[in-house]
Amino acid sequence: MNSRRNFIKLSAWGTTLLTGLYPAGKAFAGTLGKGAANKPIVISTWNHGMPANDAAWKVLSGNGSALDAVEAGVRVPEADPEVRTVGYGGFPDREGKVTLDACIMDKDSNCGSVAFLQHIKHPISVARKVMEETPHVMLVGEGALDFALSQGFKKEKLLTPASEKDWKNWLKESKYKPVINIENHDTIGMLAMDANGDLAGACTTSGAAFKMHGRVGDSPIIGAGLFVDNEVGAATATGLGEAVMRMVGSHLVVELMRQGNSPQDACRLAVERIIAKQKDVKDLQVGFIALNKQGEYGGYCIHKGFDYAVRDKATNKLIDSKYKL
Ligand code: SD4
Repeated sequence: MNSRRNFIKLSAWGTTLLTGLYPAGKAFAGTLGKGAANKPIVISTWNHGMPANDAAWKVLSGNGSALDAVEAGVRVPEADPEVRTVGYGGFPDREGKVTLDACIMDKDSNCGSVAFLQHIKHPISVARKVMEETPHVMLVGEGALDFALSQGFKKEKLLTPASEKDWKNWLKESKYKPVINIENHDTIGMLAMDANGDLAGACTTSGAAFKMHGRVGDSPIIGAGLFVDNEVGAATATGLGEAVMRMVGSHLVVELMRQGNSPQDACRLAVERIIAKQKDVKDLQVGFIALNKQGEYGGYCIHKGFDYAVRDKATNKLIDSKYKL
Protein backbone atom coordinates (compact mmCIF):
# COMPACT_ATOMS: atom_id res chain seq x y z
CA MET A 1 0.00 0.00 0.00
CA ASN A 2 1.44 3.40 -0.95
CA SER A 3 1.81 6.12 1.62
CA ARG A 4 -1.13 8.17 0.33
CA ARG A 5 -3.49 5.23 0.70
CA ASN A 6 -2.04 4.61 4.13
CA PHE A 7 -2.76 8.21 5.02
CA ILE A 8 -6.36 8.01 3.78
CA LYS A 9 -6.91 4.81 5.72
CA LEU A 10 -5.44 6.31 8.87
CA SER A 11 -7.39 9.53 8.64
CA ALA A 12 -10.64 7.64 8.04
CA TRP A 13 -9.93 5.59 11.15
CA GLY A 14 -9.08 8.72 13.08
CA THR A 15 -12.32 10.37 12.02
CA THR A 16 -14.28 7.30 13.01
CA LEU A 17 -12.59 7.33 16.37
CA LEU A 18 -13.36 10.96 16.94
CA THR A 19 -16.86 11.17 15.58
CA GLY A 20 -18.34 7.73 15.20
CA LEU A 21 -17.24 5.71 18.13
CA TYR A 22 -17.12 8.31 20.82
CA PRO A 23 -19.69 11.03 20.76
CA ALA A 24 -18.39 12.25 24.10
CA GLY A 25 -20.80 13.42 26.72
CA LYS A 26 -23.87 12.25 24.79
CA ALA A 27 -25.79 11.18 27.85
CA PHE A 28 -23.98 13.50 30.18
CA ALA A 29 -25.44 16.85 31.02
CA GLY A 30 -22.19 18.83 31.19
CA THR A 31 -19.11 19.21 29.04
CA LEU A 32 -16.02 17.83 30.63
CA GLY A 33 -12.70 19.54 30.22
CA LYS A 34 -9.74 17.36 29.29
CA GLY A 35 -8.68 15.37 32.32
CA ALA A 36 -11.58 16.54 34.48
CA ALA A 37 -13.86 13.83 35.76
CA ASN A 38 -17.39 14.13 37.08
CA LYS A 39 -16.90 12.64 40.53
CA PRO A 40 -18.13 11.45 42.87
CA ILE A 41 -21.13 9.94 41.14
CA VAL A 42 -23.52 7.03 41.63
CA ILE A 43 -26.03 5.55 39.21
CA SER A 44 -28.46 2.69 39.73
CA THR A 45 -31.30 0.84 38.06
CA TRP A 46 -35.02 1.62 38.37
CA ASN A 47 -36.80 4.07 40.62
CA HIS A 48 -35.80 2.21 43.76
CA GLY A 49 -32.37 3.52 42.78
CA MET A 50 -33.34 6.97 44.08
CA PRO A 51 -33.37 6.15 47.83
CA ALA A 52 -30.50 3.71 47.23
CA ASN A 53 -28.46 6.51 45.63
CA ASP A 54 -29.19 8.73 48.64
CA ALA A 55 -27.56 6.16 50.93
CA ALA A 56 -24.61 5.75 48.56
CA TRP A 57 -24.24 9.53 48.23
CA LYS A 58 -23.89 9.89 52.00
CA VAL A 59 -20.81 7.71 51.79
CA LEU A 60 -19.42 9.32 48.63
CA SER A 61 -19.94 12.90 49.76
CA GLY A 62 -18.13 12.09 53.00
CA ASN A 63 -15.11 10.98 50.97
CA GLY A 64 -15.96 7.30 51.44
CA SER A 65 -15.01 4.63 48.96
CA ALA A 66 -17.11 3.58 45.98
CA LEU A 67 -17.12 0.07 47.44
CA ASP A 68 -18.67 1.18 50.74
CA ALA A 69 -21.08 3.39 48.82
CA VAL A 70 -22.51 0.68 46.58
CA GLU A 71 -22.89 -1.75 49.48
CA ALA A 72 -24.69 0.87 51.60
CA GLY A 73 -26.81 1.89 48.62
CA VAL A 74 -28.20 -1.46 47.58
CA ARG A 75 -28.89 -2.46 51.18
CA VAL A 76 -31.78 0.03 51.08
CA PRO A 77 -34.00 -1.88 48.62
CA GLU A 78 -32.76 -5.19 50.07
CA ALA A 79 -34.36 -4.23 53.40
CA ASP A 80 -37.51 -2.68 51.91
CA PRO A 81 -40.45 -5.12 51.74
CA GLU A 82 -42.17 -2.83 49.23
CA VAL A 83 -39.43 -3.58 46.70
CA ARG A 84 -40.71 -6.95 45.58
CA THR A 85 -37.76 -7.99 43.42
CA VAL A 86 -34.85 -7.47 45.79
CA GLY A 87 -34.04 -8.99 49.19
CA TYR A 88 -36.62 -9.10 52.00
CA GLY A 89 -40.14 -9.24 50.57
CA GLY A 90 -38.94 -10.34 47.13
CA PHE A 91 -41.14 -12.60 45.02
CA PRO A 92 -40.47 -16.26 45.80
CA ASP A 93 -39.73 -19.06 43.37
CA ARG A 94 -42.51 -21.43 42.35
CA GLU A 95 -42.05 -23.43 45.56
CA GLY A 96 -42.67 -20.34 47.65
CA LYS A 97 -39.01 -19.87 48.62
CA VAL A 98 -37.28 -16.50 48.39
CA THR A 99 -33.83 -17.20 46.93
CA LEU A 100 -31.43 -14.32 46.47
CA ASP A 101 -28.54 -13.54 44.12
CA ALA A 102 -25.96 -10.76 44.57
CA CYS A 103 -22.44 -9.71 43.66
CA ILE A 104 -20.01 -6.90 44.28
CA MET A 105 -16.79 -5.83 42.52
CA ASP A 106 -14.12 -3.29 43.43
CA LYS A 107 -11.43 -1.17 41.79
CA ASP A 108 -8.84 -3.93 42.00
CA SER A 109 -11.06 -6.50 40.23
CA ASN A 110 -11.73 -8.23 43.51
CA CYS A 111 -15.20 -9.67 43.49
CA GLY A 112 -17.58 -11.67 45.63
CA SER A 113 -20.87 -13.30 44.88
CA VAL A 114 -23.64 -15.38 46.40
CA ALA A 115 -26.39 -17.21 44.56
CA PHE A 116 -29.46 -19.22 45.51
CA LEU A 117 -29.08 -17.88 49.05
CA GLN A 118 -32.08 -18.17 51.37
CA HIS A 119 -33.01 -16.58 54.73
CA ILE A 120 -30.49 -13.72 54.67
CA LYS A 121 -31.79 -10.21 54.23
CA HIS A 122 -28.59 -8.63 52.89
CA PRO A 123 -27.00 -10.91 50.30
CA ILE A 124 -24.81 -8.03 49.09
CA SER A 125 -23.03 -7.93 52.44
CA VAL A 126 -22.51 -11.69 52.32
CA ALA A 127 -21.08 -11.26 48.81
CA ARG A 128 -18.67 -8.67 50.17
CA LYS A 129 -17.62 -11.09 52.91
CA VAL A 130 -17.01 -13.77 50.28
CA MET A 131 -14.77 -11.27 48.50
CA GLU A 132 -12.88 -10.20 51.59
CA GLU A 133 -12.84 -13.25 53.85
CA THR A 134 -12.54 -16.24 51.53
CA PRO A 135 -10.18 -17.36 48.76
CA HIS A 136 -13.23 -17.71 46.46
CA VAL A 137 -15.43 -15.52 44.28
CA MET A 138 -18.76 -17.28 44.57
CA LEU A 139 -20.69 -19.33 47.13
CA VAL A 140 -24.14 -20.77 46.50
CA GLY A 141 -27.08 -22.32 48.33
CA GLU A 142 -26.49 -24.11 51.62
CA GLY A 143 -22.78 -23.34 51.54
CA ALA A 144 -23.46 -19.63 51.13
CA LEU A 145 -25.97 -19.76 53.99
CA ASP A 146 -23.55 -21.62 56.29
CA PHE A 147 -20.88 -19.08 55.47
CA ALA A 148 -23.25 -16.17 56.15
CA LEU A 149 -24.23 -17.61 59.54
CA SER A 150 -20.56 -18.14 60.40
CA GLN A 151 -20.02 -14.44 59.68
CA GLY A 152 -22.74 -13.40 62.11
CA PHE A 153 -25.64 -12.83 59.69
CA LYS A 154 -29.06 -13.72 61.15
CA LYS A 155 -31.44 -16.24 59.64
CA GLU A 156 -34.73 -14.48 58.82
CA LYS A 157 -38.02 -15.17 57.13
CA LEU A 158 -37.94 -13.30 53.83
CA LEU A 159 -41.36 -14.22 52.48
CA THR A 160 -43.76 -11.42 53.43
CA PRO A 161 -47.56 -11.89 53.47
CA ALA A 162 -47.85 -9.79 50.28
CA SER A 163 -45.36 -11.93 48.34
CA GLU A 164 -46.91 -15.12 49.70
CA LYS A 165 -50.32 -13.96 48.50
CA ASP A 166 -49.00 -13.21 45.01
CA TRP A 167 -47.30 -16.57 44.87
CA LYS A 168 -50.54 -18.36 45.85
CA ASN A 169 -52.35 -16.45 43.12
CA TRP A 170 -49.68 -17.42 40.64
CA LEU A 171 -50.02 -21.09 41.62
CA LYS A 172 -53.62 -21.11 40.36
CA GLU A 173 -52.37 -21.09 36.78
CA SER A 174 -48.67 -21.78 37.33
CA LYS A 175 -47.66 -20.16 34.06
CA TYR A 176 -44.09 -18.91 33.96
CA LYS A 177 -44.16 -15.91 31.69
CA PRO A 178 -42.14 -12.96 33.00
CA VAL A 179 -43.93 -9.76 32.08
CA ILE A 180 -41.62 -6.96 31.05
CA ASN A 181 -41.32 -3.85 33.20
CA ILE A 182 -44.21 -4.64 35.49
CA GLU A 183 -42.57 -7.03 37.89
CA ASN A 184 -42.18 -4.25 40.37
CA HIS A 185 -39.00 -2.77 39.13
CA ASP A 186 -36.58 -5.56 39.16
CA THR A 187 -33.00 -5.94 40.20
CA ILE A 188 -30.93 -3.14 41.60
CA GLY A 189 -27.55 -2.69 39.94
CA MET A 190 -25.47 0.21 41.22
CA LEU A 191 -22.23 1.75 39.92
CA ALA A 192 -20.21 4.42 41.71
CA MET A 193 -17.04 6.45 41.29
CA ASP A 194 -15.66 8.02 44.45
CA ALA A 195 -13.80 11.31 44.96
CA ASN A 196 -10.57 9.42 44.38
CA GLY A 197 -11.76 8.40 40.91
CA ASP A 198 -12.11 4.72 41.79
CA LEU A 199 -15.01 2.59 40.62
CA ALA A 200 -17.07 -0.15 42.26
CA GLY A 201 -20.38 -1.87 41.56
CA ALA A 202 -23.03 -4.01 43.23
CA CYS A 203 -25.99 -5.97 41.98
CA THR A 204 -28.66 -7.74 44.05
CA THR A 205 -32.00 -9.38 43.32
CA SER A 206 -34.58 -11.98 44.24
CA GLY A 207 -34.44 -12.89 40.56
CA ALA A 208 -37.23 -13.65 38.16
CA ALA A 209 -40.53 -14.06 40.01
CA PHE A 210 -41.75 -17.69 40.22
CA LYS A 211 -38.58 -19.09 38.67
CA MET A 212 -37.75 -22.78 39.04
CA HIS A 213 -36.32 -23.69 42.43
CA GLY A 214 -32.54 -23.50 42.05
CA ARG A 215 -32.58 -21.08 39.12
CA VAL A 216 -29.81 -18.50 39.19
CA GLY A 217 -29.90 -15.47 36.91
CA ASP A 218 -27.31 -13.03 35.64
CA SER A 219 -27.19 -10.80 38.71
CA PRO A 220 -24.60 -12.74 40.77
CA ILE A 221 -22.51 -13.69 37.73
CA ILE A 222 -19.47 -11.46 37.40
CA GLY A 223 -19.38 -10.24 33.80
CA ALA A 224 -23.08 -10.88 33.21
CA GLY A 225 -24.98 -8.88 35.85
CA LEU A 226 -22.05 -6.65 36.79
CA PHE A 227 -18.55 -5.79 35.66
CA VAL A 228 -16.04 -3.20 36.80
CA ASP A 229 -12.70 -2.34 35.24
CA ASN A 230 -11.12 0.56 37.07
CA GLU A 231 -9.18 1.61 33.97
CA VAL A 232 -12.26 1.86 31.79
CA GLY A 233 -15.65 1.88 33.48
CA ALA A 234 -18.41 -0.24 34.94
CA ALA A 235 -21.72 -1.69 33.82
CA THR A 236 -24.66 -3.55 35.29
CA ALA A 237 -27.76 -5.23 33.92
CA THR A 238 -31.42 -5.74 34.64
CA GLY A 239 -34.10 -7.71 32.88
CA LEU A 240 -34.30 -11.35 31.93
CA GLY A 241 -31.08 -12.84 33.20
CA GLU A 242 -30.96 -15.71 30.75
CA ALA A 243 -30.57 -13.29 27.82
CA VAL A 244 -27.89 -11.29 29.65
CA MET A 245 -25.91 -14.39 30.60
CA ARG A 246 -25.79 -15.65 27.01
CA MET A 247 -23.93 -12.48 25.97
CA VAL A 248 -22.01 -11.92 29.24
CA GLY A 249 -23.68 -8.54 28.96
CA SER A 250 -21.99 -6.26 31.50
CA HIS A 251 -18.52 -7.38 30.47
CA LEU A 252 -19.51 -6.70 26.88
CA VAL A 253 -20.59 -3.16 27.76
CA VAL A 254 -17.27 -2.46 29.52
CA GLU A 255 -15.29 -3.88 26.58
CA LEU A 256 -17.29 -1.68 24.20
CA MET A 257 -16.33 1.34 26.33
CA ARG A 258 -12.70 0.18 26.22
CA GLN A 259 -12.92 0.32 22.43
CA GLY A 260 -13.86 3.99 22.65
CA ASN A 261 -17.64 3.99 22.86
CA SER A 262 -19.45 6.31 25.24
CA PRO A 263 -21.36 4.59 28.07
CA GLN A 264 -24.59 5.35 26.21
CA ASP A 265 -23.41 3.81 22.95
CA ALA A 266 -21.82 0.83 24.71
CA CYS A 267 -25.18 0.01 26.36
CA ARG A 268 -26.97 0.39 23.03
CA LEU A 269 -24.52 -1.82 21.15
CA ALA A 270 -24.80 -4.54 23.81
CA VAL A 271 -28.61 -4.43 23.66
CA GLU A 272 -28.44 -4.64 19.86
CA ARG A 273 -26.18 -7.68 20.14
CA ILE A 274 -28.71 -9.36 22.44
CA ILE A 275 -31.56 -8.54 20.08
CA ALA A 276 -29.61 -9.93 17.12
CA LYS A 277 -29.11 -13.25 18.88
CA GLN A 278 -32.72 -13.71 20.05
CA LYS A 279 -35.47 -15.19 17.91
CA ASP A 280 -38.18 -13.06 19.46
CA VAL A 281 -37.80 -10.07 21.73
CA LYS A 282 -41.48 -9.17 22.01
CA ASP A 283 -41.64 -10.30 25.63
CA LEU A 284 -38.00 -9.81 26.49
CA GLN A 285 -36.69 -6.87 28.46
CA VAL A 286 -32.99 -6.26 29.10
CA GLY A 287 -31.50 -2.98 30.23
CA PHE A 288 -27.93 -1.87 30.91
CA ILE A 289 -26.47 1.15 32.64
CA ALA A 290 -22.82 2.15 32.41
CA LEU A 291 -20.40 4.65 33.91
CA ASN A 292 -16.94 5.54 32.64
CA LYS A 293 -13.82 6.98 34.29
CA GLN A 294 -14.81 10.49 33.24
CA GLY A 295 -18.06 10.14 35.19
CA GLU A 296 -20.10 10.01 31.99
CA TYR A 297 -23.03 7.63 32.08
CA GLY A 298 -25.75 6.12 29.95
CA GLY A 299 -28.45 3.49 29.80
CA TYR A 300 -30.24 1.53 27.12
CA CYS A 301 -32.90 -1.18 27.02
CA ILE A 302 -34.91 -3.23 24.57
CA HIS A 303 -38.39 -1.96 25.41
CA LYS A 304 -39.50 1.43 26.64
CA GLY A 305 -40.14 1.55 30.37
CA PHE A 306 -36.77 1.13 32.03
CA ASP A 307 -35.39 4.02 34.07
CA TYR A 308 -32.29 4.67 36.13
CA ALA A 309 -31.31 7.02 38.94
CA VAL A 310 -28.30 9.35 38.83
CA ARG A 311 -26.73 11.31 41.63
CA ASP A 312 -23.71 13.57 41.36
CA LYS A 313 -22.87 17.09 42.55
CA ALA A 314 -25.26 18.65 40.04
CA THR A 315 -27.88 15.97 39.56
CA ASN A 316 -30.33 13.90 41.57
CA LYS A 317 -32.82 12.47 39.17
CA LEU A 318 -34.48 9.52 37.51
CA ILE A 319 -33.78 9.23 33.79
CA ASP A 320 -35.96 7.42 31.26
CA SER A 321 -33.62 5.07 29.50
CA LYS A 322 -33.29 5.21 25.76
CA TYR A 323 -34.71 2.08 24.14
CA LYS A 324 -34.71 0.14 20.89
CA LEU A 325 -38.36 -0.85 20.44
C1 SD4 B 1 -32.68 -12.09 36.90
N1 SD4 B 1 -31.85 -10.00 36.05
O1 SD4 B 1 -32.65 -12.85 37.87
C2 SD4 B 1 -32.49 -10.63 37.18
C3 SD4 B 1 -33.77 -10.03 37.64
C4 SD4 B 1 -34.34 -8.94 36.90
O2 SD4 B 1 -36.19 -8.55 35.57
O3 SD4 B 1 -33.72 -7.93 36.68
N2 SD4 B 1 -35.55 -9.24 36.46
O4 SD4 B 1 -32.89 -12.49 35.76
